[in-house]
Amino acid sequence: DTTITTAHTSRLDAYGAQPSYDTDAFAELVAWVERTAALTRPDRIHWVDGSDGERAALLQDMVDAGTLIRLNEDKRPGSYLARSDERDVARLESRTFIASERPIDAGPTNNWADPSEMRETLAGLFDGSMRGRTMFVVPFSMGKLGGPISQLGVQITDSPYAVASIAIMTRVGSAVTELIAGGASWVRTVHSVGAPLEAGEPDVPWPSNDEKYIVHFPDTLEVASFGSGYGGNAILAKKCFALRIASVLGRDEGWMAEHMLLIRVISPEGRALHVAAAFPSACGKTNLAMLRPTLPGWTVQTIGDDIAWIRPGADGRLYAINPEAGFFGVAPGTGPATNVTAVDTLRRDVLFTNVALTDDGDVWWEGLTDEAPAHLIDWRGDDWTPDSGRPAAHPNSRFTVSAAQAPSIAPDWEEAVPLDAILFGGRRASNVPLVVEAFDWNHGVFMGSTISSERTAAAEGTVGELRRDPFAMMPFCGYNMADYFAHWVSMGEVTAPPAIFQVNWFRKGRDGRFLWPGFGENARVIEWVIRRIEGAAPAVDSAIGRLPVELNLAGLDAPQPDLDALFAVDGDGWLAEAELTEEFYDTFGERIPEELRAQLAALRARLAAA
Ligand code: GTP
Ligand code: SPV
Ligand code: MN
Repeated sequence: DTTITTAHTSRLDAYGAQPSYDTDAFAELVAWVERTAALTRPDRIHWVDGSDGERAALLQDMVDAGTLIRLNEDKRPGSYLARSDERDVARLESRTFIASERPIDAGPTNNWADPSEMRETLAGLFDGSMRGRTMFVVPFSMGKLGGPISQLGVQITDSPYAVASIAIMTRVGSAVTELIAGGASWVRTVHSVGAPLEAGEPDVPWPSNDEKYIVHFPDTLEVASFGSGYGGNAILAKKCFALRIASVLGRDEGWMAEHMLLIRVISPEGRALHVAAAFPSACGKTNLAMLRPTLPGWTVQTIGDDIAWIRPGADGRLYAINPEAGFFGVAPGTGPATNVTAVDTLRRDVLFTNVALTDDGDVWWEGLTDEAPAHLIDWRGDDWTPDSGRPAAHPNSRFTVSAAQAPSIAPDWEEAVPLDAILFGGRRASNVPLVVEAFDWNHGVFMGSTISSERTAAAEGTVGELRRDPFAMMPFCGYNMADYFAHWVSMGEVTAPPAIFQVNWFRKGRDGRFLWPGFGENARVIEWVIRRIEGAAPAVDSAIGRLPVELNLAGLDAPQPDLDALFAVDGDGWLAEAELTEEFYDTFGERIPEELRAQLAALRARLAAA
């Protein structure tokens, strides 16, 4: 029996009636919702229709519940601040599982779980987990509604914060339900914060559970997430669906789901080229996606900042879309000098999480202004002054905002674009030059497979520690990464694959400072990339790839960057890297594609000859 009792009233009550369609496909959706409700036992069910009135009611309910603080309407109209539980501030890779039938399909880089055992564990956790709460049914589309590359899903969740976030990050509501009722395929995702309320028990602003699970069932295209309300753990359309599940769909159907930003670069001659770039979490995707070039005549338009879905087109090129509809961006470090486009994007209608609150009801984070305000309420809700000796905003504090709001957004950002270049990058204090071009596709795939990067605050772990993050997909590949490398090799069989480059904005000098000014000045690297594709810039072959003969530094403020240090190729350092790459490949055994073993051997031979 799935009768729902309405325990309390909310402003949402005027919305969210169950839609009705007379199709088997819709009956299947309703049956799944009812089964989930029978297990989790919410007080009420709300079907998200995506209307403005619904959104306003949802936000007001969260303000009443203490989950959101409404910001000063004159300074930051339509904007809110959420403070999470301090144990729930980032993705949890150690609690993320791939429950494939066979362990080998998860591979050595994922936590594998036996699907039937995991289903039993989850059934225990979800049993009654939504008691006292509202269960939301959120139909969403990744990619524009009905688009040729788009995919549909439904997230069931008991977190109104997740609902508000999904409504910004994807396209939600009745139009999606209608497509599902019409027979379109969709992915099932279930999320609970795992904090049932007994009758009369007061709620907390950020309910969560110490026990956390983020589980993917690639064989049945399902996701279940328990215990966390934060980011990639709770907005299941994002990392769980659009990367982990979608990467499996891509493997099976001949396309790719990648952790990449997507931009259009327009040269002074008015030519438009498209560049995708894979950098690990908190390594500069949003910043490059919103690049405001310091070079006169160049323009960058934003298409996406975190995820790209890529498919071969009939003309033998690779075409990409941004499947998302919003940005879930890192706040710290975002300021007028680094990313003025983001600052302009955030003027209104933003959901902030774990940033600091100013005395006049606005937000602040490290890097927003050079000088911190004299007094703030920090991300934990405590008084803060500049001499407090701790950050006011959490290092992984974030903004959630609609993509359409970015002044740099491409007018046709929801359409697929042909890729001219792919960049791979990471945070590397040493060894990796500012930019290096791959000799060909397979050499580029080899580069992608060898990416290491220093850990950031975007997930749990020690910040700064170097770790492998091939293709920036280590935490997001839903299957065996050796098979994923092979899939990349095979995608290069199109007639006109994009050129591949490795970049590194984060190389440091002996004094421990970044050698490259970064941000808007990265346009100088982009210029070289574009000129290479046009055949207009010379390069010199090195053991690790093609290096610029010249980089345009015109108009760069003093001090001039040390180009020798930025482009130095240390043979011993690279031989040591090759050693570590072999060890890494060996963790996959025989599954590493022979093309990549051959690339490793060729790199060693070039290093020995240099
Ligand atoms: P996720 O949303 O976690 O996937 O992160 P992201 O890859 O989009 O990273 P983002 O652009 O938000 O940048 C993360 C941090 O790196 C911010 O603090 C930025 O200020 C900093 N950053 C970005 N680009 C550069 C750069 O060119 N140079 C330097 N030094 N720092 C940068
Ligand atoms: C990342 O960590 O790569 C993010 C943030 O983009 S989250 O959505 O939490 O994964
Ligand atoms: Mn990301």
